[in-house]
Amino acid sequence: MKHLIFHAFIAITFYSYAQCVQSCGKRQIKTRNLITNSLDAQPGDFPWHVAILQRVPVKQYICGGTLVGQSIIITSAHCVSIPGHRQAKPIEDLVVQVGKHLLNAPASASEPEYSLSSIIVHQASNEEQTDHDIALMITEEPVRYGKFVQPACLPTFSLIRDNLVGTIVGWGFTEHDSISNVLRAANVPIVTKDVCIRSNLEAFARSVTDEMFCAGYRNGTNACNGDSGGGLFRNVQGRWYLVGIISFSVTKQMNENLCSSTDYTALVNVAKYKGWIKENSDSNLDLSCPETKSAASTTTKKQYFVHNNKEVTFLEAWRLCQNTGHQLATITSEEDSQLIAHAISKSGNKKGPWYTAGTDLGNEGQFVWISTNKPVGYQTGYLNFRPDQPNDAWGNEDCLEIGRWGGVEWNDIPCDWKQRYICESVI
Ligand SMILES: [Ca+2]
Ligand SMILES: [Ca+2]
Repeated sequence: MKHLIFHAFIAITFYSYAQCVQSCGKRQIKTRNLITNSLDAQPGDFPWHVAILQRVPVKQYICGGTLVGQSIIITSAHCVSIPGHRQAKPIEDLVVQVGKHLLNAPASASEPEYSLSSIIVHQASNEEQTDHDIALMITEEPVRYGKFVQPACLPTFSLIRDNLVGTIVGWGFTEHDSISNVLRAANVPIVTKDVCIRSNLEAFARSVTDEMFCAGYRNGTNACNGDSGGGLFRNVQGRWYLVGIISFSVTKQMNENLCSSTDYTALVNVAKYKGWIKENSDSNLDLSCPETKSAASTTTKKQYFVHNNKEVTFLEAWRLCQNTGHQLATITSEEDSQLIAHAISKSGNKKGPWYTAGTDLGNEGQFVWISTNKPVGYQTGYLNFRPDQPNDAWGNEDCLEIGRWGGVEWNDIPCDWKQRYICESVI
């Protein structure tokens, strides 16, 4: 009996891994890039965005949400709990519509409606509901994927850096403080917690926690709070990741979607809740690409070798690793970062910098791992640049190192600098 159970487990892991590589965070319809600040989305641009509707007293749109697995939708706790309580609304009070582009269009075969089997509100979300403003909705039946219905990827690591641009999606950002019929998207800069708090101490000092960040503009143009519950997404190496959940803006008015032009919008940092999400959706298999992928990839074993005795150029490091039957180090997951940090801590020299295999030689800004000929972030989306890097200082920083300022964040430097290096073996 034990034997059987073991095999069943392997089969499930493999199955969800295979599903995931193909399915999360990918648009099925090729569309133009969104380049302006705010505009109507096209059908299929954000196939993971869902509409949450209340059934009583009248059927009405209340919030956005994001599909991250076949039965799993992530949204804000305040969207799906009884006002003033941390308790979920009764499941029969809410439905979700997926594949939706025009909000006022009734549910149809291509924009189906699903009932819920449960609503899980974060147990520590507080009464004002700005803390841990996250909830999961589990649909009664699995959602059918198609051109207009796809799950977004969940990040297993932080994709938040000041000044990086994310995309928020919703029906809530018209200039006229009303709900738009057409799904809209806006590109907004990400603002880390500290910058956000400094921007408005009174509003944010108490309410923006370590599990949150902000986004938006403060220049009076085009800054809207969007739909509560909807996501902020980043496209990393061709996959869209749910980075944040729109929580509140300074002019917090429930069930209204007022544009706030002088303050940032606060969002829940989804990466901080990966454990909670996993714990609470365990029975729903194909949850998250990176999660399942890293679980599956633990079957291949990576080992790092820190070389401190010789200082060499990038290309010399590349050849020296090969000479020992290894390859210059690649870093493709949070687990890798932890592993390499461990290898460094056990090596004779705890201070870097060391070369890794990343380079954008010949194709500025497009980093690949020279050892595997894969783009950095390939499949997993994992990037670990220092916030202000890569900066291609003086126009010739084309090779990646780690450890210059301690830690294992990445930085680009000229490839002819002589320094230590780290090799890896992959079994
Ligand atoms: Ca460069
Ligand atoms: Ca640099």
